[in-house]
Amino acid sequence: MFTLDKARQIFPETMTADAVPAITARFKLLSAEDQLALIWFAYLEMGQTITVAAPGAARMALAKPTLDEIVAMSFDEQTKVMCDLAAKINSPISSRYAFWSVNVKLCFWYELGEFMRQGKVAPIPQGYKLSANANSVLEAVKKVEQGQQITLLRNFVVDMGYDPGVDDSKVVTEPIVAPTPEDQREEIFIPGVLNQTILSYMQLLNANDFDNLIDLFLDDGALQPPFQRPIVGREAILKFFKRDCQNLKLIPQGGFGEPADGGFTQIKVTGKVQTPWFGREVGMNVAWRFLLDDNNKIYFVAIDLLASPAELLKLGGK
Ligand code: 45D
Repeated sequence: MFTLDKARQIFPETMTADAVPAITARFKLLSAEDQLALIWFAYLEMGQTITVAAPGAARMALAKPTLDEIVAMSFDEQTKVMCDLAAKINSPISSRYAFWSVNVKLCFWYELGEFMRQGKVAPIPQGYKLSANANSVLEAVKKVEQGQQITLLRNFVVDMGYDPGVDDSKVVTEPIVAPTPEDQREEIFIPGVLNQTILSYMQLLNANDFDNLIDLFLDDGALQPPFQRPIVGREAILKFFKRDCQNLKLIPQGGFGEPADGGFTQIKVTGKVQTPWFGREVGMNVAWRFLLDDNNKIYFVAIDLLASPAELLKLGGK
C-alpha cells in the first residue's frame, strides 16, 4: 500500500528547478535593505520583457486601506514599513500582511511598486549599491528562466511579514469567481493520457470549478504544490484551490501512465501553466505526478516546476 511518503517518490527521474530553493535560501540571508533593492532591480529587469497584469479594483480592495495608510506617511516611515516587512519585524502592518493570501500580498506590492515609480512612495535610494552577496544573488535570478524568476519573486513576497503562526481559517483572501459555464469550457486532450480523472482535473481547474474538482480526490488525498509540503485532505485542498488557484491556465502537452503497487496507477503529465499575473507571456514548465487508486480517485498529485524545457519530454520509463 501507498503512504504519503512513498507516493511523493513516484517518477523519481523528474528534475525540478532546484535553482529556486537555492536562490531563495541565499536571498533570505541578505539585509532587508538589500532584499528590497534586489527585488526592485529584478522587477525592473523583468519589466523589460514581461508585464504584470494590473489587478482590478475588486482584487485591490483588501490591500487598499493599508496602501492608503502608507501613502499618507513620510518617506522615512514608508521605508521603515517596507524594511519591517522584509525583515519580518513585528509591526502593525507586518502582522496584518501575514494574514493575507498570496494574491493579496502580490496586489499590495504591485501597487507599492507603481507608487514608487510615481514618487508617491519612497523609492530605492538613487545609486543604492547592493552588497557583493546581494549582487551575486541578483545575477543568479537574472540567469534562470522566466517561469523560475516569477516563482522567485512570488516566494520573496510570500515570506515577508511577521508571522507568529497564522490561523489558516483567518487568512484574508480575494473574492471567489464563478466557475466558467459548461458550454464555454475548453476540451482537454493529452497525448498519451486517456484517463478521465486526469482530463477532468485539468478541465475543472481551468474552469475554476473547484467544488467538482475536489470530488476527484480521495478523502485523505494530498496535493503538493511546487517547493511545498503536501496539503492533505479534501477540506484543506479545497480551501487552497479557492484561495490560491483561481484563473490558472493548465496546458498539458503529453503524458504517460503505468500500473503501480496495490492496484494504483501512476500517471505523469508535463506541460505549461500560465498565471493570471502574466497571462500568456510566461509559460511555466511543470510536471504533474498523479497517483490514483483503483477507483481512479486521486490519492496524490505533485506539481513540480521543471528544471528546464528538456524535462517536458521525459515521461515515464521513456
Ligand atoms: O520588496 O495543478 C517592488 C497549483 C520592490 C494547483 C516589489 C498549480 C520592493 C494545482 C518591485 C515594489 C497552484 C499547485 C517588492 C497547478 C519589493 C495545479 C514588488 C500550479 C516585493 C498547476 C514585487 C500553479 C512584485 C503555478 C510586484 C505553478 C512582484 C502557479 C510580483 C505559479 C510578482 C504562479 C508576481 C506564479 C509573481 C506567479 C506577480 C509563480 C507571480 C508569480
